[in-house]
Amino acid sequence: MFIENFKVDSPNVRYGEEAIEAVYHYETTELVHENREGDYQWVVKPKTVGYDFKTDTRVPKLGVMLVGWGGNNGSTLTAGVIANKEGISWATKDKVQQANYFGSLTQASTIRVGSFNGEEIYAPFKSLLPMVDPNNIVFGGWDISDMNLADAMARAKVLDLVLQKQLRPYMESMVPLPGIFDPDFVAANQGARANNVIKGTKKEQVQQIIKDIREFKEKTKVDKVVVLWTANTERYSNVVVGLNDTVENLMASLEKNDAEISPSTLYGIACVLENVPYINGSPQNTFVPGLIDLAIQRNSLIGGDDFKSGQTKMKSVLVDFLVGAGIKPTSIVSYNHLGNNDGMNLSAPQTFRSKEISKSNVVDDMVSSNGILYETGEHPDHVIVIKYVPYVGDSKRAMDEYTSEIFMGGRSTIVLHNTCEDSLLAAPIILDLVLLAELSTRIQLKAEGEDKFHSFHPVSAILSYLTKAPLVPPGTPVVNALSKQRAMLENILRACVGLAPENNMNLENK
Ligand code: NAI
Ligand code: DG6
Repeated sequence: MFIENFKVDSPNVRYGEEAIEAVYHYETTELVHENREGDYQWVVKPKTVGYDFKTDTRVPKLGVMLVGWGGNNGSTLTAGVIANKEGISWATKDKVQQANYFGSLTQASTIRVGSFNGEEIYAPFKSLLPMVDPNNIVFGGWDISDMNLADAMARAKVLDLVLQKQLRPYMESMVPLPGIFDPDFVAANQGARANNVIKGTKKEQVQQIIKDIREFKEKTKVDKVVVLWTANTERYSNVVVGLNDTVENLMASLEKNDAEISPSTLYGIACVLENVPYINGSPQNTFVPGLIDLAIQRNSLIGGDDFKSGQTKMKSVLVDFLVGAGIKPTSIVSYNHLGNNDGMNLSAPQTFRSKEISKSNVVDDMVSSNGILYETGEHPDHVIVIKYVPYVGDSKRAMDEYTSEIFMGGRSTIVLHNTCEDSLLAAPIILDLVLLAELSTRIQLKAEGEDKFHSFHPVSAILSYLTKAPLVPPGTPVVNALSKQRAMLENILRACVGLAPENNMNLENK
């Protein structure tokens, strides 16, 4: 059964005028390694840590500034939100289609809240805590192409023409601000669309981005802004001692106009200095150590990297299932071909390499979780191929072959083929990233022994579900398995309203 919303009734939870306060008992374990002879060297001690959570329930008017606003993802997301807000429907060859938010975890998925008369009861994910309604987001942003969003939507060739016609009046007046462009970081084939660029030194470019954010805030009267990079994939920038390894060195390199600071890092510096959350939806190493440290110093949220939309999402489910079932994946080969501008940009070796890295590392945690199947340091062969095929446009083809060793030396090969518009997968993920980033800035917590509430670590690991290469606080584990990432996010939000983690034990029925 489905219910729209619910309220928690517990002595541990208080719904106030401006905040929900919850007392929470975190059940965890402490491991002790004992250097002794005998059966066991490891001792596991269950422990409970008390936490207080405080969530500000005043939902702000949110502005979202996209870097790469006029791209396929940017224009598709903007169009989709307008279509939802305006309640637009359109005739397709199959039916009259209503605008929806399918593919968004926050808007279109549910959580189990309990059972009632023997029936499982589910509520919308978004009913866990007060979140921004996507229909109320004000969009803006930058693009190195000055095309207005209506024309950009047509250029993207993602949405049905009948729908585009209805959306055009809303989008014609939306024109991206000039962006920071550096041809050295993207494929040479991108130069042709760069007619809307910020001039000046890198420091002046950062200052311009800060000015843009302030002016956008002022003009739209939004309370908060989140900035998200959905621009071209860049090549990796070199991480070099003295260049970008510390805050001081990064800022000194900015003063010196050092060529190796990428545009995506420059937007990041501007956002962190302005204390505006900044999320990277592409695979490159935007978050060089100096920028991560700057974000930590200024307690400004950063998140990334690379939207986990289709093939990789499936991989982080399938490999988790195989390894979790005691089956040993030994070879994973992933082909894609696509024909949009992203595909064209990825046809250069340096930008492809960024994508190859983020697509390749996604099974590491699952492989290292099973020392029965894999020796230390052993990995499946894992190959990523991406080809640019203009004819298929945004409709990406993804083909995967998983070969595994099964019982008694047997082999099992699974082959998948997915055809899907890439931007229709990415747009709802962008939405979730900005909504959850905004929500997480309203949550404060305090562990027992701490005297003051504080926010989550500025390197936002709770966004992991949405990214291929989750950025996590230095020294903390990366989790790629999709079900674990979802459970982490859901259970943290449940904790904020004093609910126990979803443990699927269903003891009441046993
Ligand atoms: P796109 O090429 O259509 O859009 C990128 C936009 O960014 C273009 O309009 C371009 O003019 C603009 N741009 C490039 N450099 C810029 C800069 N420095 N400042 C401002 N604007 C700039 O690409 P699409 O399909 O929208 O994808 C965007 C990014 O998202 C790519 O890096 C892609 O790899 C990444 N991504 C996409 C996924 C998907 O499913 N669509 C999934 C994972 C990542
Ligand atoms: C081809 O790989 C283009 C890429 O931008 C991907 O479409 C994107 O990274 C999505 O990848 P995945 O593996 O999450 O479907």
